[in-house]
Amino acid sequence: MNSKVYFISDIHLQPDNTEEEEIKKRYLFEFFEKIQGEKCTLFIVGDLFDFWFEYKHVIPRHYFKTLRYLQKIVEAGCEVHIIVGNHDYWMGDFFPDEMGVQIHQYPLNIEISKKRFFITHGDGILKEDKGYRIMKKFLSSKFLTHLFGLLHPDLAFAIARKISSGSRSYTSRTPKMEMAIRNEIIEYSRARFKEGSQYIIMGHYHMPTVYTENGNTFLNLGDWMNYFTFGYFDGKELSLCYWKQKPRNTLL
Ligand SMILES: [Mn+2]
Repeated sequence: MNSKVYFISDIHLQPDNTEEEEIKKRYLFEFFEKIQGEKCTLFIVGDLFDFWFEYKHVIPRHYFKTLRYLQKIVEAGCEVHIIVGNHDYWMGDFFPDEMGVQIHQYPLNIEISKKRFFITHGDGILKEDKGYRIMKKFLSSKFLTHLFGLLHPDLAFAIARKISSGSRSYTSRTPKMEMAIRNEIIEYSRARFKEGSQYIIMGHYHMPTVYTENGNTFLNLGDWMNYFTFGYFDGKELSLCYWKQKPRNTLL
């Protein structure tokens, strides 16, 4: 493992060319260009794509540039890991076989520079996620995945787009709800600290957060939709960084 380690999550790349999407991609590709010269390790902690499906013969064209950047990073000598998110958990052997990117379907317990990291996308951990946990089991069944794979990709992506835009619950959260969620994910992290993890890295909640307790740190990575945030570990310290200036209207 390289000593410089970067973490990003929740980029939610979409298959269109809106101004918002163009800005997001510009920032993301600038970030990729910067890190590829650093012989680093990059962890993508879920939801790089707003939807990903792996076909036997087809690669979704609108993700081509992003895939090319990832491949360039790998070719430059960096290690790239993807922990799947709830929007892109249908990732398979395309990534390791064709791109040299390692895929993790489950949270990762890993040692980096003698520190114990727990890295998870973070979906399904809230008390209110009970129904979601059942649905996830159903959606990830082999049978359903196989059926979905038989749809024409244009149709499959159109369906996924509809479902995904309907499930964007974090855009309608009140400050009170945000506070409750933040408290719950911090509680979750404290339980992981008790198990011996020193650093917890999580995405999914789109809430840039740093919480430290007895020298252990929990990071929520924020996102690349509003915050353009990333985690950075230099071998000694873990920090939450903003690729662009911190937005003025944020209290976080
Ligand atoms: Mn997510």
